[in-house]
Amino acid sequence: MANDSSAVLDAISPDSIADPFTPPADSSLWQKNFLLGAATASYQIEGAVREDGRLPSIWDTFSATPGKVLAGDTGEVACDHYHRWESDVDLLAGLGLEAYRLSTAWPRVMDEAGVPNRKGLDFYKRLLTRLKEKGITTMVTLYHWDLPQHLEDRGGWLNRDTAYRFAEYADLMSRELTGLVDAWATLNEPWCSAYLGYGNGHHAPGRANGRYATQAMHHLLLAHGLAVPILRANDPDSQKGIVANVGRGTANSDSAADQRAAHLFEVQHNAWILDPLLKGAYPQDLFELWPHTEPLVLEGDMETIAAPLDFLGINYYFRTNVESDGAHGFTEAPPEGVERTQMGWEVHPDGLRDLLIGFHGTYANLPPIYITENGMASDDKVTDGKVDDSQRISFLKRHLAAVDQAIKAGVKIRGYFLWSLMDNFEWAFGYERRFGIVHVDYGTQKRTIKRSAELVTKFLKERKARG
Ligand code: IFM
Repeated sequence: MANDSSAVLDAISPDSIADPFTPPADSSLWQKNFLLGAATASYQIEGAVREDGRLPSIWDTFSATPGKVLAGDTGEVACDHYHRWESDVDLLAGLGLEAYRLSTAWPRVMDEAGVPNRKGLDFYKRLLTRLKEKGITTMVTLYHWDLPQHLEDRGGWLNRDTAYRFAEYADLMSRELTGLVDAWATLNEPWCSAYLGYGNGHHAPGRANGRYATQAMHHLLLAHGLAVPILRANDPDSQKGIVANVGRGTANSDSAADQRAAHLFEVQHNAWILDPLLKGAYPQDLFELWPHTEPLVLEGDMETIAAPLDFLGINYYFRTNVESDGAHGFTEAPPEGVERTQMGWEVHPDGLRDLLIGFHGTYANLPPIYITENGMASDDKVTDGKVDDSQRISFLKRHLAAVDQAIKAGVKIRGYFLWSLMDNFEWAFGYERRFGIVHVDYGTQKRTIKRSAELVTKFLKERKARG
């Protein structure tokens, strides 16, 4: 590696580098119980897709389909984390990160008949045991989009049975990994699984029908609700939650039509998931936006879905400015001259603050929040062994300031996970978009610590020194 990760903490002295990152003295981030960590996901980093009995996932199939992923990239090798996990854990620990959010790959740990795959389970046991030995708090997401292909062949998330198969998978994992996981997240971003996977087909499995999206969402949320009591019974000392990506929608004008458009945008992105989880009902406005798409809901489903949560994970990246489409919906009205990332996403930290404060006001039973993902992609290059990702440093500082503002406004926020620990397979955008605080050279698998990571490390070191 360009930097000796185990020596990173020692090598970065508080005075050695000019610091555009460290939060102001009155920031809540200085409180030691505010966790600062990084996140990844199985398909995006592991590779080894055919090793040790792993079965194909929908992302193997989708990425092997011409035209679905930029440059024809696949997760076949990714960051080769399946083989490099030990040095990757050293890297994480060397950076002084306090928490790590990872996901387990369902097709790695069970076969079609539900028989456990010992080799796959052992991989996660070794990984989580090492993380515990290093004193790192662990959050495990059970489903970060890599559905076993054999389940998709039976209808995937359109088939209610997939929710029951997920409950079996949650049962296996929480029996096998009990004591190694501090927090379980059932699903990552059901909005993406349902809408991008079944609504517009931009993600695996690539199906495109509005009615499919709402039914897939219902089965995803049902899977979550079925899993929560199982996780509680098998691993009582851990926290249980779910991770939602949320979107800030702002109105292009003060007109009632544009205000309504912004409201509908947030219904479609946020209330579609949060209302069933926290109010036990789908928002009726959703079906005004998408007429005739009500999912089939069986008696008792909504109570199952609304199982009490210990935490809610929030992933936030950008805001969307919208206006009325002249009918019942909204259309994007992208502002000119605003800062954007390599994804083209607008940098808008206030959106995160406003959403957090809004959820706090809307949901009386809002559980404590972790920001489970926040970060940005940039076209980072290694020059003389260094990566100067100055836009990311500024992005992180501003978003952490937004989190601090929300905390000061009364929102209970317990921690923040950077997306991502390292550059990785960015789904339909393949390897072109780099979200990591560690650079990955995909030709050599060399990891290079970016300047953003150095500054996060420096802050954590200072915070630790203050005691
Ligand atoms: O890379 C993804 C991640 O898998 C889920 N949340 C958004 C990230 C950036 O697009």
